[in-house]
Amino acid sequence: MADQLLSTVPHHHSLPENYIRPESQRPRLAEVISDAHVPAVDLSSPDKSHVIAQIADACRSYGFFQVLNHGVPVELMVKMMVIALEFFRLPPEEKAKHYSDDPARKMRLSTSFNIRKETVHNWRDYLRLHCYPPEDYVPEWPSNPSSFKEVASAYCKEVRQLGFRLLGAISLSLGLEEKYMEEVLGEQEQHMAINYYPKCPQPQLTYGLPAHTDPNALTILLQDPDVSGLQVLKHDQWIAVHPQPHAFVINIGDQLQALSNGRYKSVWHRAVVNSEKERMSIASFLCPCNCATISPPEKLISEASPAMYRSYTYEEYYKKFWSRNLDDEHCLELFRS
Ligand SMILES: O=C(O)CCC(=O)C(=O)O
Repeated sequence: MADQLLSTVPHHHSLPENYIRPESQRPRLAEVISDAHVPAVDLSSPDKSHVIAQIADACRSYGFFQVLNHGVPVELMVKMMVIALEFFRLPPEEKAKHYSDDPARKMRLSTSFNIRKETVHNWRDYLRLHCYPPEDYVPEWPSNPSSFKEVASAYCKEVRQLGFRLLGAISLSLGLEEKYMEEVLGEQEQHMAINYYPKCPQPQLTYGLPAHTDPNALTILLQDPDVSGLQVLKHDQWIAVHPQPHAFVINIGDQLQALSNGRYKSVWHRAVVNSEKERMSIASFLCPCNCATISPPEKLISEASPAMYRSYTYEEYYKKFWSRNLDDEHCLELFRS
């Protein structure tokens, strides 16, 4: 029910019981590394081979990197954040029109992660949209704020182009043809999650989103420029990925880990909340076509490096992913050859 949305309540004075994680699952915020150097790649650099080498290095060691001078107009990024926040500030009755807790819906405003299934909730509301092809989905998107459809569809188009450019760079960085990933992944779907994390009275007891990997191919995340919250796991330690002005955070999804035969990592990441400021993030997911067959490229298989995963379709993977809990073991483990 729409009254479960956190964003309809102006101030939360205490954390409800059903958001409190058991002691052993809490975020232990004091142990997070706050000053690590998360790789940042300037895509406008004229030294293309250096850019490819930086991407290779980041995908191998972190599975995450930030991109700067990426070609998506800064003004559009700002507008997207503004309309996203305006959406969450709409009156409850307006938001209730879009509310659903059915994960199969192609456009829905919801809360936590999967409210029907989970026992402990997460301190997040989100608007989830299917975005491609736009003519199939944009007509159903919210028309309040009035510029929502126009801004969000322009944003999705630019982000998609950036995604394809990165898939090209990632293919080259693995020694494959530039179009390799794009061709294997087929006519890709594109989904967007607009995440709203309100101020939380007891952030040490809960999550915005608990640790998970992304089941898709590539994720392009626009972070709130003023508030940190994203953390990635490296060598068993959580590292804060602080927002950098005008940057996107890129992360390798499970399918690129499989298609790189395990050379690149789809790493665990999570969003934590805080008591001082609300936070927004906008995740764009490039998702393989359901019929795409995912199997490691011949070129990346050798005696020393045999195929790590069996061949499967994305449809099979996606079903498996959603039949489990978000923070279960890495779903790719179930597809080992
Ligand atoms: O809010 C964030 O920084 C992370 C969001 C995320 O991981 C997701 O939407 O899957």
